[in-house]
Amino acid sequence: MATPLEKWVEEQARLTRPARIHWCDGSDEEARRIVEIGCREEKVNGQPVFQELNPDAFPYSYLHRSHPTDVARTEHLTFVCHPDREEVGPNNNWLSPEAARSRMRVLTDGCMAGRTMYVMPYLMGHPDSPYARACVQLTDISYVAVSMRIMTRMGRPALERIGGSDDFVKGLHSVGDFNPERRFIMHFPEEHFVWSVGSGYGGNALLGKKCFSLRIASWLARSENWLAEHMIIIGIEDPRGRITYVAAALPSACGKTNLAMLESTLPGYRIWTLGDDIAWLHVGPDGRLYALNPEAGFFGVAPGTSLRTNPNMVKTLQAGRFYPTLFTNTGLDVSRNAPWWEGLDETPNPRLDWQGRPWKEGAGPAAHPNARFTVSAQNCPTLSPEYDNPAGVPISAIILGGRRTSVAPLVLQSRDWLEGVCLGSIMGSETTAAAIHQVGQLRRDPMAMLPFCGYNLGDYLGHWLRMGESLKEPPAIFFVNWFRKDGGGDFLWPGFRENIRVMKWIIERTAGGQGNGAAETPIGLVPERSAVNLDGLDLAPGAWKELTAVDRNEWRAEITTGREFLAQFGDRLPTRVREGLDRLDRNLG
Ligand code: SAT
Ligand code: MN
Repeated sequence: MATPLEKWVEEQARLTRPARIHWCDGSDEEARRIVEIGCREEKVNGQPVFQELNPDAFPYSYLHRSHPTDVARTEHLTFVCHPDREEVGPNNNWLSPEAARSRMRVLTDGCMAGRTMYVMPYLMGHPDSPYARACVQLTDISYVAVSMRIMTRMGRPALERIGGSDDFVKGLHSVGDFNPERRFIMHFPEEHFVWSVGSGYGGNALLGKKCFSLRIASWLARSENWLAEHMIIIGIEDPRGRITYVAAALPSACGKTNLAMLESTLPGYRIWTLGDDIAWLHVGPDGRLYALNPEAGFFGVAPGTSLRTNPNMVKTLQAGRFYPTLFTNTGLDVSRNAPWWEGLDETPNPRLDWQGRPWKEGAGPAAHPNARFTVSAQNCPTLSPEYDNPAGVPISAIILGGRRTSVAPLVLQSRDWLEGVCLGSIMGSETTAAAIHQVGQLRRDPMAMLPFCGYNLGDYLGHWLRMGESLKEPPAIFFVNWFRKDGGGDFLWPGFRENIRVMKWIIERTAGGQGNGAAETPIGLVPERSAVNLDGLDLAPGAWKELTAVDRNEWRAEITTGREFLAQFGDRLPTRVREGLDRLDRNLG
């Protein structure tokens, strides 16, 4: 008797008609065989899927050049398909499940002809964790098959968890013909199913990542009383050896990976990495909030990564422990056969751009601004020993943030959970190259979840408020902004490794240091100068004042535009958020 899993795979194969079906075991050996196929047989846009890089510079590493139109998430082609449009909310593109199905059936009919269908059973979360979920993704390209091995726990434990049941998250993926006109990422939350065609790019194609662990998981989390968030998880060790765990949400390409692996410039402080993109947060038996990272690897932005900005990421990329590491759409330093990107801080050598064309000075960036690496967490020298803890780690602070050239202070602490949720609901960030849209536009991105919350964002804010009530003592909520600039357009704060100074203040605030070190503003607390260690920093005169300034007029305007953004959620916006914003507005005078 066929199991529900076998039946489902058969059904998908009848639709997509692959030449062969390969059931993945997630082994090292298998990954090597699939990479070999990507190097020798498969092509994207006329070029091999993988090209081996110099193992002396980057062991086990391969360069992948994507189809030129397939370089970032495509939010306008991403849909949530549910019978009730209101449930999905204006924050998502909507289609009825029937309409989506018929559109996708046409696009996937025979789409795997002549190709291999990879069947990938995987877990999001540790096999011993009660919070882990079993999933199966199908794909027809080596790049995605190998990426999923890096990013998830693939193989036997997932099959064991599924057994003869129908209880697994389903993902059908095909790169189709890479035509953006025939590219869609469809989510069916009621069926725990994601159907994606036409793109091989991370968030569009690695369906365990944003599609399941955020969009579908947010539906599960709402009904099961937990949170699926776009957050890093780190432990901050102080000189006494005490570790405080925090979770931080920042939009894509705003420095999450750098913060997750930060190498401290303050003696005695150290960061332990648990996750760089996604956190699942549950109420523990003691009433505290516990976080775990469902992923097994990092899919990070390459440009700007260097020994100066993120030495631990460079070490991770060069560790050569887990096979393989992938570089996507970086440039290539031909003389060393090594990946190259802007900000690598190495002398430019003759190189090719991200499409493999000769690159010339002044011809624009060699690496695509959203060039990425895909690397196992096992390679990370700062990986926390708690990373595999099936229960997760207790969270003392939640950090929310964005990329703001003005208005938002370096760091601000909300006075309570409600105020934090209210400010989080209108938080803004300037857009980046991580999604296809105009870069540098300010957009409201509540909790950095605008592109990832799978249901009505008004309801989502209500869920946050309920979560606060489920916790014995909700974590303190902070806001950070590393990107404020002065009148001349220069960054006021050095950022990167120096951000440890802000993190130190944050953990001191959570450890009973409530009485001192902070000054009241109408919207929350900012650090006093004396409370932050600025030794050895070369801040411009007046910079600290500007960094911590909360301008009443700017913030009144901020709340006004925030309210305008929230108006689209109508009655779904919790009254308490509406009233909380009114109160903040009144505080501003
Ligand atoms: O492409 S991903 O969604 O995985 C990365 C990101 O944009 O956060
Ligand atoms: Mn992300």
